[in-house]
Amino acid sequence: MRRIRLPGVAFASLLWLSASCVAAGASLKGTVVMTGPVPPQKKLEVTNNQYTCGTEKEPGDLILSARKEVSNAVVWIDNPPAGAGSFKDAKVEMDQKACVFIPRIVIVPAGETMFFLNSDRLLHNIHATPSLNVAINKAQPRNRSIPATFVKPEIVRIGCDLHPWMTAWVVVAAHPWYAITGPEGQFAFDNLPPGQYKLNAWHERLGKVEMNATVGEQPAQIRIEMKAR
Ligand SMILES: [Cu+2]
Repeated sequence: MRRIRLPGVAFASLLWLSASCVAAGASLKGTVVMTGPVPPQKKLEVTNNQYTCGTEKEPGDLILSARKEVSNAVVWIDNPPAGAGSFKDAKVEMDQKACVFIPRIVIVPAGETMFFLNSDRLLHNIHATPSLNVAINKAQPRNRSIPATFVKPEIVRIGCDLHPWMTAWVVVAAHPWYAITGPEGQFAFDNLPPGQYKLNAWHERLGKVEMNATVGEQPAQIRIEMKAR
């Protein structure tokens, strides 16, 4: 009989947890979805270093679920709540493995230092081409960690000049209210004070959209649509 009772106890404590979260501040959850026909996606040809890189690569610039939910979109609050939220105290790293940047997109607080890594047995380079920050163009031998600090908020493209199919993005965040969507297009801002918020969503292929969201005492759920193009 004990085995039957245990799930009940777990369920009750989950309910209690969610009730206390709402009291501390509501949440804004959402999904980014692409509308329109799925554009054709061509594999990228690998022209050199095939022993490490393989012969072709997934483009990686538009990753959709079966329901056209969009991975790797950035969602941020344009008018963040004053005094609320804090950055996660985690080291931000972007690796290069089998000639692909992993992860493809990272968030780093403006002014904080992040690190580029190279796990491959060959030379890569880090070529950051920002608009507002100082550009970076450095050779990167295997296992070397290259620190990088971007001071001004913007989304910076990263490439490798030796392997032109390699692309990644660094989101230099002005404040903690930035999120990258998961495999089902999902994002969440927890403990967000009630209010009217302006959301921005950006995706490397789909561009940028803006949307308003109202957060009350109860969790809010929104859907952000981005048109195929
Ligand atoms: Cu490379």
